[in-house]
Amino acid sequence: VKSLQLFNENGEDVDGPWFPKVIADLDKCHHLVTKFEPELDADHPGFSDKVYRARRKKIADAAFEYRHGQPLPVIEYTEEETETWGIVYNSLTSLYQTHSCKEHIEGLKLLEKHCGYSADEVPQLEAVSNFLKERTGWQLRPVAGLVSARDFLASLAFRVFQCTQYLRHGSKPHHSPEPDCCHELLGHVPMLSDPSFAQFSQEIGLLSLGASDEDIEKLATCYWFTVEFGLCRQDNKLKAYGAGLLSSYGELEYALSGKPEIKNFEPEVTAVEPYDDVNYQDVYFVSDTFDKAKEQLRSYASRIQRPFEVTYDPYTQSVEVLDSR
Ligand code: NLE
Ligand code: FE2
Repeated sequence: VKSLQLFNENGEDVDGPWFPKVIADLDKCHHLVTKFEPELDADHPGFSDKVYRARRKKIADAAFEYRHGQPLPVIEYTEEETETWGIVYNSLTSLYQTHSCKEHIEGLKLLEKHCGYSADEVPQLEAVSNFLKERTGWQLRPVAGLVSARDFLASLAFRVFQCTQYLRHGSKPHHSPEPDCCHELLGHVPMLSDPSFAQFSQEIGLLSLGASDEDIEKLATCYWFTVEFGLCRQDNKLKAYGAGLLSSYGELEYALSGKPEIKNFEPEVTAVEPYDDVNYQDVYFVSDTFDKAKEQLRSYASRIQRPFEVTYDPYTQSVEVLDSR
């Protein structure tokens, strides 16, 4: 195995898609998918709300200007935003005991204890990021909206989670088609404070680096039906571990109501299942246990073909690329 020069000095790909090599390269990994923006989508609840749109733009600009190593932007949330957060927080926490997996419940408990999570205040990313760093070595960086699958997955390789900082529109607290800070802070962050899930998430990121567009699409679909909308069994009951469910009161309740179709998670099949990114899902995938879901996705991702191997060096926060041809 020898070191491989995949890119020229300007970082241009000479042999397959570019990917970040050092953590600061994530400054180039924030391409957005502008699907549900209040500016563009007439169905967005903030479409005709000028104040909301201006607020979103301000928070988005801070994220665009952010560079690796800077302190995370501090957002002074308005009274209205704090109220929306409180509604989301209280409604969701009333469901978690019966609806969410143990790892999530445990993570949220830690965040309430060590990070000041409560219904009264939107947590600041900086404090949450510092908590995660100590707990599992993860850190957060701000992002302006929904990131492309390739960029999002790539950041996971460095134990970096790209987080939005704006709030969903107050008129629709119980479901949002796009990520917002309720989704990140209540759905993803508690899971990332679980050491085993933290490890697993980074592995998926590493396996995505330099993959073909087609493989990224399949991996992102599997990610969607597991990390975002996955169900598992614990103590013989169906529980949610997907962050998209754990941040939506409406969909969390719906997913476990017995109404939607539930299929066994089989990565090959799930990878090509069409999904709904606007409304509730038509189908959810369940694994026998949470550990099994991780194992299935991990082994699926490891079958992605690449002419090289990637290892992560935590001391330099960089990846080493080795030719395996
Ligand atoms: N539907 C989720 C929520 O309401 O929080 C967001 C999903 C983002 C992929
Ligand atoms: Fe998400």
